[in-house]
Amino acid sequence: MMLQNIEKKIEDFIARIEARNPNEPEFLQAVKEFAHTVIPFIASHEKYSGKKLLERMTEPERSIIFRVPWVDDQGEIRVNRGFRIQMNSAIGPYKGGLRFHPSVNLSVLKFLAFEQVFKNSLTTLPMGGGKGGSDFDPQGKSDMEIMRFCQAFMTEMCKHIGPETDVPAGDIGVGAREIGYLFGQYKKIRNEFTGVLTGKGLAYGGSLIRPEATGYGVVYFCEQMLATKGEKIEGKTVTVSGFGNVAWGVIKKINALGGKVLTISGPDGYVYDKDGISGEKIDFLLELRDSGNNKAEDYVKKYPEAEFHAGKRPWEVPCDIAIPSATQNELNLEDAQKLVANGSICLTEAANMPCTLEAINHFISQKVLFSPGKASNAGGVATSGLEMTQNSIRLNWSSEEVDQRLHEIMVGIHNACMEYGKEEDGYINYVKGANIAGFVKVAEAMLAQGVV
Ligand code: 2IT
Repeated sequence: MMLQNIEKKIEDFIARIEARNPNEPEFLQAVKEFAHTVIPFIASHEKYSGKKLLERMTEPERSIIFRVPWVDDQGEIRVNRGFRIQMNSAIGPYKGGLRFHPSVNLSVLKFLAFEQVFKNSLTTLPMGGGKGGSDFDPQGKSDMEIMRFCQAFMTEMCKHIGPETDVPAGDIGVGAREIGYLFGQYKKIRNEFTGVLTGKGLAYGGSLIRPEATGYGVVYFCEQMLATKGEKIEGKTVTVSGFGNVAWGVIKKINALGGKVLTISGPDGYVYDKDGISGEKIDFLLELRDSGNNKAEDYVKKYPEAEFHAGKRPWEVPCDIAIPSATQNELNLEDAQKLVANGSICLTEAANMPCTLEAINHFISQKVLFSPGKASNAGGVATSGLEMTQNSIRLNWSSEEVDQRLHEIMVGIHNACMEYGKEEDGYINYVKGANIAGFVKVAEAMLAQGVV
């Protein structure tokens, strides 16, 4: 009876969200994953019941959509769409990255902003959640085109952000170069030098370890998960997807801890390197990323002993640990079934929502160690939070200091997941743990601040 009631509550809630946000499949997917674990928790905790907390959390505080006109190298006028979703500011200024990719739309950014709220809460740092970006495609653009686009984007966005209001950072398609151009334009228009963006260069307020932080944090989290089974990374085989900033950090740290990385991937297919992606091959990933070509196949041109599998994903390669590090919905049920059948013991999400709901449910039903991105990839935004702290106190910490704090934060997130996610048979449901732990802090702050 009780259980049926809860199922009905979840169904009704999802139906309302669906009706209210038509044509937003990614946003709906993120909300569904959250609702299934958090609604039962709310129902059994009176202080959170009847306050419309989930209804409030799924409605952005503000969605800003704007025209971004710019001129390309041929003198043609181009028009892109810019967005900033200010999702929740209950625990701090909006914080979250900017994504420049042709797939960017309202649904994608709302899913990312929603995830960001709870991810940021899990870090324990005072950051609300937001996300933004544009459908602009950086592929094949010249450096000057990138600069002009970033300037045009910031000309509008600077009216809506600020170090105490909303602090953007990078995401897919937005790295150190773009952050530099965005920062320059903000400074020029507002005539103030502040920590309004994170992921800045070291010469103008950036933090050491920020480039590595997402990947390092993922691997620190993975280590904690393995430790619950008496396992460690040393000697394990790992499949990774993507070859961007996150994959690079993951691969560096896996190597440092004695693991062997077998794959990377791009939109064109995946690379299998039986000798392991290590040493100078890791540095080559940076070149590959900066080439603007976006082809994983270029790795095989440089290292011909590796194999390239066109149009395929790396999840068919047997491995102990899989770390999807590319983008949303890059690992489906069939991939999950292959990984489990091949004996994988751990899936650590490094990208945002790389696994479909069906894939997640398969890992959990098979009692495989599974961590959702909002827990395991929180090291990136956590280190952004540390960059904000350093900007505020006008000091720069050493790599060791930042790395140590990052490590402590990841261990803290793992503990929070255990606290709320441990099931009766001892299995740790990290999805449940991360969602509830992330929810509690935001809910407390919202309840304290009244209906605003
Ligand atoms: O998904 C993410 O957490 C990010 N892209 C980083 C956000 C940030 O503000 O550093």
